[in-house]
Order: sequence, then C-alpha cells, then structure tokens
Amino acid sequence: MFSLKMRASRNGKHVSGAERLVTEEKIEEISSELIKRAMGHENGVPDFINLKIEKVTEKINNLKHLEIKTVHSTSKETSRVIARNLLKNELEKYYLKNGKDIEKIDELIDFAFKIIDEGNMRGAAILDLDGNRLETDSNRGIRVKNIDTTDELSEKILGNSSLSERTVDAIAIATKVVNCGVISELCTSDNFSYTTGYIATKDGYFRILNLKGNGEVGGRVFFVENSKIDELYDKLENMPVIVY
Ligand code: PML
Repeated sequence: MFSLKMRASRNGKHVSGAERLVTEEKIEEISSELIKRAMGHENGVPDFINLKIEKVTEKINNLKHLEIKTVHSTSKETSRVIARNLLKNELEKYYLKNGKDIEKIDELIDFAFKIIDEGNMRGAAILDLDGNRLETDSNRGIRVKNIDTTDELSEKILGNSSLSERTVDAIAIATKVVNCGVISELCTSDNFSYTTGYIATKDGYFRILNLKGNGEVGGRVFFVENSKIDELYDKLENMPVIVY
C-alpha cells in the first residue's frame, strides 16, 4: 500500500488537506482526485499544493466503522446538552474506575467546549480526566494520520443525500481514535458555515446538528484515561488504518 497526503494553501494559509491509503495501481487515479479536491475547495483556489506519496511498510489495520447515528436538534443549546450527556455517560465509567469525583465531569466538558470554541488549532487537543492538556504542542494539537476508508464505505455514506465527504473523513478519524483507546472525541467543524459536529465513543459516531452556531470556529478534543502520551501520539499519527 501507499500513503498519499495532499495539503494545499493560499498566501501561506491552509486551504485543504486529505489523505488516502491505496494500492500501487491506484496511485495515479487517486493523486488526480486529491489535486481536484484541492483545486475545487470551498476556501478558494490554492497557490501551493503538496502531494506526498510514500510506501507503507507497516501492517494495515482494518477497522469496522463506528455506527453513524444522526441526532436532530435545531438549537445550539439543545445540541450541547445532548453532547454533554453523551460525553458524561461515557466519561462517568472512567471516573468511577479511577476513583475520581464524577461531580467534576461538567467542568471537564466545559473546558473542552471552551477549547473548540476558541478554534485556532490545526489538530486536536488531548485532555485527561483531570483536565490536563497532553498535546506536545498546544497550538498545533495532534493530527490523526495514515487513515482511509474503503470504497464501499465511502459509497455507502455518500449514497445518503444528507451526508458528504466530511462524514467520510470524520468517520475515519473517529473510528481510529476510539480504537486507539481514546474514550471519546468531541468535534465541531473549522468550516464557519458547517454547524454539524459529533461525539464519538465506542457506542457510535453521534452526528449532532447545530453543535455550533453559523459563522463560528471549531475544533477537536480527545478525552483520554491515562498519560501514555508518546504511545498514543505514535499510534494516532503512524498506525495505518483502513476503516470499512
Ligand atoms: C458530519 O457531518 O458527519 C461531519 C461532522 C464534522 C466534520 C468536521 C469537519 O469536516 O471539519
């Protein structure tokens, strides 16, 4: 397999990025798809496109995608309550297991919302159960890499008219992080006008409409139990995963 990574920018500012894990005979076809994607991006035509093609020597991990469940809510307030309850439900088990005070979960979740609402991180923040930030660079955050979805899964998702490439990309990230031991992921889009976000846990990928307001920034937070942070970084960045 080969890893193909595209990133595009304009005036030094990131415009788009995407990656695929493909067999040798698909390199040309997928390279041109990635370039098309960069050129047609909603953030404008880039003046710089970087396409990196690398042979993957490690074993590929095939992971079953998290089940997609869409939660309809028309207000940000209600959506945030729904997100909070999903997070609480999952985090509670780990708080109890580690002898921590479950009364503190709300504080942790407030902090996570604050991080995503401030935006300005290229990658995800990592929070442990005590609210410590574990990213090595808190401006950059961690970026989950070496992921792809099978054509079957992409086609299945894109065959649903209310879903798009965003869900295809996000389900790959969410499925990988949950399988790497992250308790839960909270995500809102960094696209100002895309207001659907999600909570991912091992119980599913919960797409929540209106998780942020129109015109607002977004971000990602990974909640983790322990601080074996180097191991987690390595897996999230380097372990090749194909989600089916
Ligand atoms: C979806 O609608 O399933 C995707 C939600 C989050 C997307 C994050 C992003 O594309 O920036």
